[in-house]
Amino acid sequence: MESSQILIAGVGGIGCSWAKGAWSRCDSEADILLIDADDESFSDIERGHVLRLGSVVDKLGCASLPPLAEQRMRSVSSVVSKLMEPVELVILLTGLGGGTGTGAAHEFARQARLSGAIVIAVSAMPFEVQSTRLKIAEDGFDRLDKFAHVTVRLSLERLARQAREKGRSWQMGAEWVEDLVDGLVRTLLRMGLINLDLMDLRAIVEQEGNATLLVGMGEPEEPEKILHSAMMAPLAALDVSGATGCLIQIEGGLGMTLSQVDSVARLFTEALDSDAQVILGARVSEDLVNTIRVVTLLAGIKDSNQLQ
Ligand SMILES: Nc1nc2c(ncn2[C@@H]2O[C@H](COP(=O)(O)OP(=O)(O)OP(=O)(O)O)[C@@H](O)[C@H]2O)c(=O)[nH]1
Ligand SMILES: [Mg+2]
Repeated sequence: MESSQILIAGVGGIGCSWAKGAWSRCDSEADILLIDADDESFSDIERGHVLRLGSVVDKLGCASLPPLAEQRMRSVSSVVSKLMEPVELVILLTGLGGGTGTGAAHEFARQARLSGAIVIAVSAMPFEVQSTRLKIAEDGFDRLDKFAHVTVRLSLERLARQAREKGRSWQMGAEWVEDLVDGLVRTLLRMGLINLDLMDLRAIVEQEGNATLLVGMGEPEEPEKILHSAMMAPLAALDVSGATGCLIQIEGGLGMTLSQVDSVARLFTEALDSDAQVILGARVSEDLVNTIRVVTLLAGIKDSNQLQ
């Protein structure tokens, strides 16, 4: 795959800020598109694509009005279809519950899919105390889920709790999103390198049922801890046992051995369906010292496995 074939797209305020963070880690491997009604989101970016959904009248976003954002997103569909020409995969990042992300993300996913791209969406759900926003977000999630091949549900609640435990502000959760996007981009580029067909990825994301992404890190000698850290992700809880498709990327430092790769892969795929389709990738990264990072995309998870 070439860099112009993978697009990291941020929709709305949080989505754009996460997209910029993630892209800064892999800007030669992917392209970026920022979509927002609020010009603030574009202030600190020098390259990349920008889609402005605002108007002169209301400079500040879509004021919690998803239908307005949706309508504006629809009006730029010809620009989107041009931009999508080289794109094979979209990694869409958004925060639901406000106006722009909730209204525009699913419409953008629809347009991207129409142009033939695979769409993997990561969407943050609002804090539970924000009940009105939560309701808006749930509707937005259902719509987004209809068009995206994979829709990962990220909980701001969990993100905030974990950040607090580390003594950081909740926005620091972006680091988790960055790891995830960076890992995914590298996995897919690698798929291109070893000439695995993109159809393999399609076969996995198009499996019936839910899908999710996990990212875990730890020392090579302790694969159980790596799995545990992946399971602690700020995702809405989902029981992944019985998943029927899995793409797993294992990245480690110069000293990583094949048997370490094997034991991590074995552990991560143990709970899957016995006939599950598994695509495994492994690579060495000089910046990882005595650390293994695992990024997993699991699909074909049954609906009844939603724990919350
Ligand atoms: N508590 C808290 N929640 C936030 C904050 N920023 C964003 N959120 C949550 O994230 C969701 C999406 O926020 P944004 O990405 O800023 O919204 P947007 O898509 O730009 O929507 P509009 O600005 O209304 O057009 C909101 O519903 C909030 O639940 C924040 O600073 N504090
Ligand atoms: Mg906004």
